[in-house]
Amino acid sequence: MNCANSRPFTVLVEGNIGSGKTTFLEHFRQFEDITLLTEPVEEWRNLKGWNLLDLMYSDPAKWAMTFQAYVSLTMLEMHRRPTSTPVKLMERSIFSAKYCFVEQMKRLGTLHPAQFAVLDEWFKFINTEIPVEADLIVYLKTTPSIVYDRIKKRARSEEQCVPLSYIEELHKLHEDWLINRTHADCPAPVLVLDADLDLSQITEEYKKSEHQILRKAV
Ligand code: TTP
Ligand code: MG
Repeated sequence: MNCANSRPFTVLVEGNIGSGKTTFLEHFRQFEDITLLTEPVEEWRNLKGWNLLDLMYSDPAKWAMTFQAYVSLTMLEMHRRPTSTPVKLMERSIFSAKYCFVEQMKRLGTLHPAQFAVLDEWFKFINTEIPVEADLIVYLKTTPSIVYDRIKKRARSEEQCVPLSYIEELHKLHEDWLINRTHADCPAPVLVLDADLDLSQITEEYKKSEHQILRKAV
């Protein structure tokens, strides 16, 4: 049961690959009474020893469906995970998995229309039958060429083959969802931050969101 009084103020942190979602969450580690749910990507890299992220990038036509099915499950688990703190910050959500990545894979033809239809039905079922609540979305807005350089620099081995065009299309899908609102469904108000700034300046930008995020914690 979800009791309105006990539900934490839930913040979804969104933005392109390499936009600094994990860094943003780490910024909030200094505060008490916040649950940080970071890096589902580590689960995707090791499911019973299998690296699903690597399989997906190595042979997308074969593995995209499996990968996105597992992403949806791990996201749902994070959305539903009970927390004892009044504030909960999550890296990504079931929504960006669907509106950005699954959409991208459908457009590229990596997901067969029949596979897309199955994921779509799962998403609709979850969205209507299972409470997935959010109070705020922090959108770490970036320029594709900047995050592309960051991805190259951080050198997560699975991502080395990702072309700039993939990042550009993902950027458009984030913009369509969070700024242009092309889907009827945006689960919470959106706070946009400039995430192009480099590490020396980004703390000041992150601080702009503290008031909105922490007000429920004090
Ligand atoms: P992100 O979820 O964007 O996480 P990140 O850690 O790269 O972001 P940040 O630097 O801002 O902290 O992506 C992780 C990897 O998973 C990336 O290679 C894209 C991939 N991915 C999918 O292919 N499908 C999905 O549905 C999601 C959510 C990610
Ligand atoms: Mg991350």
